[in-house]
Amino acid sequence: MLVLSVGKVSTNKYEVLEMEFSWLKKKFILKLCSIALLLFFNAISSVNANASNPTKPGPEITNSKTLEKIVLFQDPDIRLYKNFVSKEEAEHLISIAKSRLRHSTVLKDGKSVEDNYWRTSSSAYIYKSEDPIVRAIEERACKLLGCNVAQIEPIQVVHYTKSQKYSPHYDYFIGDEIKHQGGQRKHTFLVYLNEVKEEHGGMTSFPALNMHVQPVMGAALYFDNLHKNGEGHPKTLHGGEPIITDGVEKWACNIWIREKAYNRKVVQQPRAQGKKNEAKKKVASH
Ligand SMILES: O=C(O)CCC(=O)C(=O)O
Repeated sequence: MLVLSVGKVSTNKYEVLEMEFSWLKKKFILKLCSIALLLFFNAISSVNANASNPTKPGPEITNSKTLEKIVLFQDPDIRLYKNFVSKEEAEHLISIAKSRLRHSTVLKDGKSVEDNYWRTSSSAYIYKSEDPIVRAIEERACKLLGCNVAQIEPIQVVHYTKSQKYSPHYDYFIGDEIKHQGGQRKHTFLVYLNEVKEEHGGMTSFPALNMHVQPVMGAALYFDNLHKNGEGHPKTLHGGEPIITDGVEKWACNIWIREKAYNRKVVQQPRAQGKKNEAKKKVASH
């Protein structure tokens, strides 16, 4: 039985029912008002929260994986960027390169020549901005390194099988021969297109720094080839160690960045005739 505290006791049954009904009505209206107020204040506070905490930009994402920078050496500046390209992009570059592979060359007296002492791998060129995937990779490298796509040489894919290697060399030019085409090679960006496990060899070695980098798919090894005064940095001496296991391959690609715009077009060389060059004692770039 509902007990009404209205200060009067009613003896009439209908009066009591009417009072009970009007009390329930009031209670219902009060409840509705309090729900409406609650909703109103909730809405206001969520608007305020969004205004004082706008969406912050997250870390840079390349193809769904987060780019991770690891500083390997200060002088020369050497860094490793993990997840620079995705597996699909790496496979795309490999598939373009496969039909274009030729014996790799080194640069001697201004000419590209085969040399089975220094460099026994194969290479292939990708045309500048050849397709949207290539363009995206070029642009990504430039965004990261603060250069212009015009400064990039056509990407060079390199391929090693068992016992193939590239002996320690410099990427910057020692003579004056090539400098007029875009100036010196300022930066090297070597992108690993597959993984090579330690027990199979294939590391990039820096003998002057006693440092080795094991290829990890999608990672890019960056180094600054020049001192601040524009002179070549001799501690950037580096090479590709031989693969030591049958059936194991190494795929990578060089993105070289010049001081100025580089416009020279790639000319795909005909396949080599198998003539072996003699060992030479000069450290070469290519
Ligand atoms: O294969 C490597 O790890 C190094 C390649 C290299 O030095 C080059 O192609 O200039």
